[in-house]
Amino acid sequence: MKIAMLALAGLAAVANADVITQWTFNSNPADANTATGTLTPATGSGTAATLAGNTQVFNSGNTNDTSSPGDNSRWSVTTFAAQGTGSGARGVTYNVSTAGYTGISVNYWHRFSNTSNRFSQVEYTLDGSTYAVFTSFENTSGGDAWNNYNVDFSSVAGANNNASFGVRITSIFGGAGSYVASNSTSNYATTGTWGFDLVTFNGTLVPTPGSVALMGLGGLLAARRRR
Ligand SMILES: [Ca+2]
Ligand SMILES: [Ca+2]
Repeated sequence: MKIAMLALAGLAAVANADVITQWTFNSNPADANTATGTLTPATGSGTAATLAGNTQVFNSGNTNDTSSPGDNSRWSVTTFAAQGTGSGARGVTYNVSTAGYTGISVNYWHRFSNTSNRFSQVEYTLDGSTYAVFTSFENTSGGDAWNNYNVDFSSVAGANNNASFGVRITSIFGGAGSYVASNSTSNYATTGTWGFDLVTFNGTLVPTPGSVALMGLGGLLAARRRR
């Protein structure tokens, strides 16, 4: 009985969500300049890129990123499509292998400048090239505002254990068939910026048969030591 409980405790510990990959966009090594940063993840591996036509810079980051005081950057993406054109064609992609993980979710901070489009769409890919729409958001926090979004892909079986998994965040028309500025008193502009920080892919590491056997053995040994 005791041994079984110890083994279960080991399994429960493994069932907690783990960070697969996280981007902080902060320079590595730190250089005390928030206008410089990196698209190389701070944790894990993956690729971040803009869609065709967008341009990018680095600016000061979200205050929830405390990993690099004095050098906290965000990734700022601009040069969006002209009003009335190209809905869904501009934005960013994040590709992360979920090999070995289930229960995939993506959490990120998204900053909207005054003139940036308030409507974003989250899409995913299971093969690295074709994308399916998953959800969309309207930023109602105004301009120069950060929103935290958590997108739970646990209902998408194909997102699990997939070396070709990826997410795309695109700028889409609102209900009236046009982009709408984040600040209600501003006009949409192609020079508006979307900023990103602490882009984090989470998942649950699937124990391999070998590690389960080892945990069982560990529980057994712990139980024996306590006798
Ligand atoms: Ca820097
Ligand atoms: Ca940062």
